[in-house]
Amino acid sequence: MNKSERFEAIETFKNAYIQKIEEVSGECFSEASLFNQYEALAEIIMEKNGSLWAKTSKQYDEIPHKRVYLFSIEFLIGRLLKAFINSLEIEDIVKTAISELGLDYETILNKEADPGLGNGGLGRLMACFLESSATLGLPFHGNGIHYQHGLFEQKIINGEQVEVADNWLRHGYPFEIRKPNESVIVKFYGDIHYDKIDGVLTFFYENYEPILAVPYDIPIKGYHNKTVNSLRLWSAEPVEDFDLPSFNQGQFMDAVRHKSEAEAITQILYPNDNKFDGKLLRLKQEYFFVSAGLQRIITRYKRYNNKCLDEFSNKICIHINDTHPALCGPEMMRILMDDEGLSWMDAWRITVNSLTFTNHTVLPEALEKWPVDMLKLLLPRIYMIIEEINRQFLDKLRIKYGLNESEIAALAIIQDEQINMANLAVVCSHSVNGVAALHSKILREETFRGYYQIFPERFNSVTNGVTPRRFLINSNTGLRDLIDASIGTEWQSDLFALEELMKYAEDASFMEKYDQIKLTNKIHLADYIKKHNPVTVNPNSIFDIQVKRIHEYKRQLLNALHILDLYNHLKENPQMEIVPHTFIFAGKAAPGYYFAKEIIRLINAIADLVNNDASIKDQIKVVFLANFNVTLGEIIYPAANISEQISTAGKEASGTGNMKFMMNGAITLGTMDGANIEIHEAVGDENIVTFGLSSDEVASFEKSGGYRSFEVFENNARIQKIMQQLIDGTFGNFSHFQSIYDSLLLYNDSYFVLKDFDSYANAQRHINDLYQCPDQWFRMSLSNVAYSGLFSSDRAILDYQKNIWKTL
Ligand code: GL9
Repeated sequence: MNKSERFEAIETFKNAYIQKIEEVSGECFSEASLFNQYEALAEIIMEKNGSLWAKTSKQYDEIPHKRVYLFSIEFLIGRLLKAFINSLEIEDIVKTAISELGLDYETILNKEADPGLGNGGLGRLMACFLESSATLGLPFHGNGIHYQHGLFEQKIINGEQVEVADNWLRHGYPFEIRKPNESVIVKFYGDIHYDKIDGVLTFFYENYEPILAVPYDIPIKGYHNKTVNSLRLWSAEPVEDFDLPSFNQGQFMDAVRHKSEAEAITQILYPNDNKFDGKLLRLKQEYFFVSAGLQRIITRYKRYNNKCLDEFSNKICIHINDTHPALCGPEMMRILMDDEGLSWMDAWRITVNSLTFTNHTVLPEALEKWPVDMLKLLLPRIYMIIEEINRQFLDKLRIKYGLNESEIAALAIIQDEQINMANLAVVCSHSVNGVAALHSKILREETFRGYYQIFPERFNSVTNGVTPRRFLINSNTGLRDLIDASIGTEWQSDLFALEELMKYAEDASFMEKYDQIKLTNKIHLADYIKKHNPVTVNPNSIFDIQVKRIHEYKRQLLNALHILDLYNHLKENPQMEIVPHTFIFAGKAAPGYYFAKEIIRLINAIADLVNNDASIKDQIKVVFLANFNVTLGEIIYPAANISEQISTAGKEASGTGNMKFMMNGAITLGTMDGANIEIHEAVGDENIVTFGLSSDEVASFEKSGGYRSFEVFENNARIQKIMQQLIDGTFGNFSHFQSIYDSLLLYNDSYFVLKDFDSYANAQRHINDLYQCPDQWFRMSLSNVAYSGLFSSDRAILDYQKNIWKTL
């Protein structure tokens, strides 16, 4: 675009924007509120998306390509406005126009709600996959739930987590389109009758409760291209708003009760991380979006394929993201047999050939197991089908594979009057994969060992990835511009091209610019901290950051106890000097997870102690930032020097925060767990700091009933001191941390916090030394950016295409 074209474009945008502001507000431009400014900008952008969206659908219909539908109970998409503007390549125009109108671009963008439709990594991964698919121009779409309330907002009051409901739709959401015409009915409860009609067993489903599923579509825009895909989220509504007979009989409350009961299904996201919560409402949610999504997909498919379903599995792939959508198997069987009249055999072939499944955790407490009675009552027809799938599968194990009864019992879908959803998903899919190399190995050798023996060809592995557009290009613009200026822009769509950056590893002027960008990002975060917490942090200190859900296995406790130990060191050695450190934490605890909430309280207690102790001369500061979400992550990742990835080895399936930090040049301080292992391999031993037990060591301790934490305690005076401090009144107002003390000593420290303590403290000291050699630190940091290509979700999508969805 030349100068006069640019001028022209800015003027045109200004006029359109002024007009739109007046249209949405009914006020003069100068009188309109900040929210009106946001609404108007969102609307202009949605108009641009809309026409590309329509064109994309048309193209997909004209040139058939296998479609993939990602079924997930969570999609953590983050804010969209900035991402849309950048992907449309109009940021410069929009920003300049807005500033020339005397308005503030960033402030306007900040009016957008951050839809919290996910808990963490699993939901965010799906959002990254959708973004990459659109950027690669592929017809892959999302299917999930339109939660009225997303994940709670976290406040910290007196050091404790307090949950506030997240009413993200309060002011409306400009990026969704309600499509009432595409609504479907989802049926719950009721009775099944069957009869032989013309010799064919036919099922009749009666007295069920119908719920209306209404789709809301959100555009997923590809970066710098014209592709717009869809994220379809289903909302539950009553089939009729009002029960007229009840009303006429004077039962006014009854007349509206069924409305709120229907709407309850999509009212709230369950706030659990890696934990199964067997509530009936959750089961309703799972079936609701599975049934609605599949019904629509099959209807649409028939419309474009002369009503014939033979080729369905060659043209459609339904991806089951963790076990929450595992009812896809039996629901697809139901639709194909009961609605479409296919035989069991044909329906089964199409079902298995269409479904693929990703497992996201090996923690036993996350395993979904639904009581048979609950399923029978809520979904009687689905239960019958599961029983039959199970029966046929066990027969096959007996006859075809010759397994004995105990081997068979381990692989059954129905076990102890419960439906094992992971087993159901494996049996109904033709591919099963883990999300990092170690995790996939554990699936093959432990979790799904028996299945791997009979179906080795079903097992795959795809290491997770994250989108560099959201987590580098749009959020670390300083680094983006430096990279563009140094190696061109090709890396934005091929992250492997970042390797070229290594030619600057010895370049002093590049290093100076690079370091300045990190400092600017740290100042930005320091400003945010100052606004939200009663502490001022030094941007020249090491920013050592752990942000993720609070969970015992993620071991925020190890980090916190080490800070306490470091503090003790400084107190005991007043002459000692360390590189100033700012330890930053953020993350939500599940509301019912008492121990995780105690960890938050402990971190804040340590922060209170350390930050207010003048005698340690600001050498350490501790910050817990409230309400971690995608938007806050975008400020945090670019500002990090150290990325804490310290889970007990074998427990973190992959982790994706590790990749976001790496891309922004943070050095991983981590255990050999999840994708940390692949990060280690990609950057080389000299550009990462690892510590702790290996997953094999952890597993072997676990097999022999754990290690003896008391022995570690007895032989380590420093550990004795910090343990004592948990219960001796050190934290004054925050009182005691007896449950933490007990879990580490009395209950044998299931997550090996004390066992790994020394190794972690040594790793921390090593990092401290490295940071004091600026040239070396720069090389380490740059290597992390340069070798992050493997961790782009573009690569992950290509792997899925090649090995799992077979769409290449
Ligand atoms: C998770 C794993 O714990 C992570 O290690 C993994 O990176 C992601 C994505 O594959 O999936 N599984 C899981 O249940 N959660 C994960 O983050 N939890 C949440 O999403 C809250």
